[in-house]
Amino acid sequence: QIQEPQLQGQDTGMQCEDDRTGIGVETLKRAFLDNLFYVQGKFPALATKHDYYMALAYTVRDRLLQRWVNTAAIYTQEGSRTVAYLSAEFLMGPHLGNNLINLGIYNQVQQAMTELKLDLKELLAKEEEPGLGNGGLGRLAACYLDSLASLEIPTLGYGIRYEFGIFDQLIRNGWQVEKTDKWLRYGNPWEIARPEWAVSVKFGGRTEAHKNAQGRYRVRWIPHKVVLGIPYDTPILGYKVNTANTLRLWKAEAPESFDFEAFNRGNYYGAVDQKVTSENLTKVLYPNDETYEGKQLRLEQQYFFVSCALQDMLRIMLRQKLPLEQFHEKFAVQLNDTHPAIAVAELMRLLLDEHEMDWEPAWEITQKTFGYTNHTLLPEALEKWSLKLFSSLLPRHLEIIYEINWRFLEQVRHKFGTDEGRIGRLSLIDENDGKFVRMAHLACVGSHKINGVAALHSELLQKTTLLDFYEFFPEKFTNITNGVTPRRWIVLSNPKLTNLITSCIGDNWIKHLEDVQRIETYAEDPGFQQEWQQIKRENKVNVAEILLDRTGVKVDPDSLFDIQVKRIHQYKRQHLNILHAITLYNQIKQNPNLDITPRTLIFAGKAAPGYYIAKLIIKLINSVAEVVNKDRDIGDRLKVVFLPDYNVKNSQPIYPAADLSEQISTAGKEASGTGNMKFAMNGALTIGTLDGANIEIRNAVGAENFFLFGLTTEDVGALRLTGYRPREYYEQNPQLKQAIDQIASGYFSHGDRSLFKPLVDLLLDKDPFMLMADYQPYIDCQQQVSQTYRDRDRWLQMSILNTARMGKFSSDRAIREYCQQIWKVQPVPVQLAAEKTGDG
Ligand code: B1H
Repeated sequence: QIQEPQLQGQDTGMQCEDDRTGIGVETLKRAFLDNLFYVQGKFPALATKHDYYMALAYTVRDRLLQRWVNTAAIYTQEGSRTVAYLSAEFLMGPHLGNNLINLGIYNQVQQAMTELKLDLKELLAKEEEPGLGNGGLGRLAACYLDSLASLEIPTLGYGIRYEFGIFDQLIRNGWQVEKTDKWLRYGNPWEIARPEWAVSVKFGGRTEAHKNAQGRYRVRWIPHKVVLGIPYDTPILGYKVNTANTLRLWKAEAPESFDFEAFNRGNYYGAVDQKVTSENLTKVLYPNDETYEGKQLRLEQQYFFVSCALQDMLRIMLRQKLPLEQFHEKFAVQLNDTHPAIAVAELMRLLLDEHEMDWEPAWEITQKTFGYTNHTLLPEALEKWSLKLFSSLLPRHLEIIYEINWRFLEQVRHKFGTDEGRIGRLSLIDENDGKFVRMAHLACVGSHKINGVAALHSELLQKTTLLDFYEFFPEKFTNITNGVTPRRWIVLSNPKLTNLITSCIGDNWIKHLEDVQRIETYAEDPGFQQEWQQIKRENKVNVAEILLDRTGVKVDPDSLFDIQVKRIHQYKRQHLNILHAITLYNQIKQNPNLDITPRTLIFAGKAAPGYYIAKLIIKLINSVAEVVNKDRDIGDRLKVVFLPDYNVKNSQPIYPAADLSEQISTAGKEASGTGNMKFAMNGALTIGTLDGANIEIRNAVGAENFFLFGLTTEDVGALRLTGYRPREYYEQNPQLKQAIDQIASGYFSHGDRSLFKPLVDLLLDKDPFMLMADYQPYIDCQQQVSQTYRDRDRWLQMSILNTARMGKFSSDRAIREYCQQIWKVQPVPVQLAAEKTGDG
């Protein structure tokens, strides 16, 4: 019998300043130098900045591990109900700074580094961020993990350990160039591999019937290939709690390094080939945000991580000696969009084929287990897999999906009679134009709750995309408006604002963002306003330095910082923003003495490598920037800058430096948006349409503190129906005509008239996102913005009220709603062993 190891420090009484857990400045310095020597193998004299970063990362990791191990022990002991968040993307951002905040040791560590003549900021900058996501959807998953841990909810995040995350973006001659993201190049101090919990995942082949020991027919799947899934765990520490949950990401490996038979036949390359093919599975993140590509490798990735996750949950149940009938009581599994929706069929397969359960109980467990979050209404993002591909890769799952569909459509007939139109619309199989498996339908049928991510989005889901499902089971539908974590997006990103708020109202707001309300009483206080303005200015100076460093463009920190940072998409309308830039430029050119509010327009964001128009929009922004920025008539009154390689790390200084946040999507297209929340929390005012969470933000901060313009979702629908003629707006509006004509004539492209022709033609002939209709209202609204900015006191008051009233948009609120409405989970507080025994 092996004895359980004693938790360190339990009976020594010395854990407080233990070199691996202590948080005093002296202890931190000692531990840091120790790690530099024993982990990095360096003396300070030879150490690089990166060595110092690694030494600090390990010093912090030691302090996490104690909490992580304790958390796991308590969850295991208590068999706690656990959230499993399944997501193809987790856009975590750098870990070090966030862990310092959540451990509550930022200041001590800063002091320790200073005493060692090092600059904490420089070390933080050395971290290569894990860019395992495209944009909002992946970043939402990361914010939710932070809130789940902070609220002490037992959670496992399950996803894919892509060897290459989202590409790095370079700008060459104004065009986007993609570079592979080698984030693992120098090692990853935040993860621990757990090869002992590897699982096998099958692909392809065929199925056959066989009789089991009880003489009953079961199905057996004889695969064509098997891939190993190796879990890599990263601790996710909550804010000032002992809870450290786990993000478990799976890497694909070949079951054996060699096919020995092939090797013995002298086919060395053939033998290595299998290994290479297997490992391709988790090589690279698909860089499409909201456009679906029917690629086999993508379906393989989805099935791979889902199967790994569900097998892992079954292993945990076995270890905790829980019967499989209690699967849905042990785990609440959330599907982050349809990317993991194959989980519905996979759980059925595991219960039916591998654990010999009958259909009815297995189906009941499955439906009670899953919840499904929809993140988009864009038709091009809805996943459907051709039957040909699906059956060749997942033959057993297709059989199960047919059975689910058959039983479901029987119920539909029972409720609505034989309405073949309705049945065709509800079917899990699309037979309109070729045959496809509809993943959103599988997710709806296999889940007990379906939610959208903002009030408008959930309403539109029920009225349009999922209308037939809503009519069939209305009780499944709900809304949970997105939120973002104030720890990363205020405390870490904007330390000066954090100190000011805390000096006025204490620090409770960091855990309960509704409390930030209390700064409202200072909204008109001249002293407070003065400090508020000073902080915004310092944050703008910081960004001005970054812009100068990365783009060579010098901007005036006293100008209005007007910022649009997000993925480049037609529906997000970066090109509408550029039409405004051109309009301002023309106004100044026509009237060189024009007294306008000086502005700096800042753009950043990546375009999917295959999205031609999005890449052309980047080129247009840079082309306009080139002309505007070097025009001496313009001077400091207008600057346009494109900041390359937008990612979590680069975004952190941006939100605190914004005066104006651009949230200008065509109404009805942006499901929620989350950047809109990060800006407003940091005191930016929003110019925006009635879309996604903008509507709720405007309701919260007050209509008088929000710059609204543009068509509503209803207007958009009505205009389409009556026949939208974009060219008429162009012909009837001289300012608009001038701007478009300049783009077309080569004014911004050294006379090249062909360069932007595809974009111009699209806008004048089709304009699918109605820029022409929204142009003048947008320009007028921007004029309002400029006017208001000149009234310093009014602007400051509006800015303060924005921050004060953003409490609702904390991801803590969102997660509380998920816990109550969907997951039915309770917090499980974690005490450190030392605290429990009372000698800490
Ligand atoms: C969102 C996606 C998305 N919605 C497919 N859908 C992807 C779809 O790789 N793919 O195949 C990747 C991403 N992402 C975003 O989710 C919405 O556009 C935002 O409005 C929303 O705020 C965010 C989080 O809910």
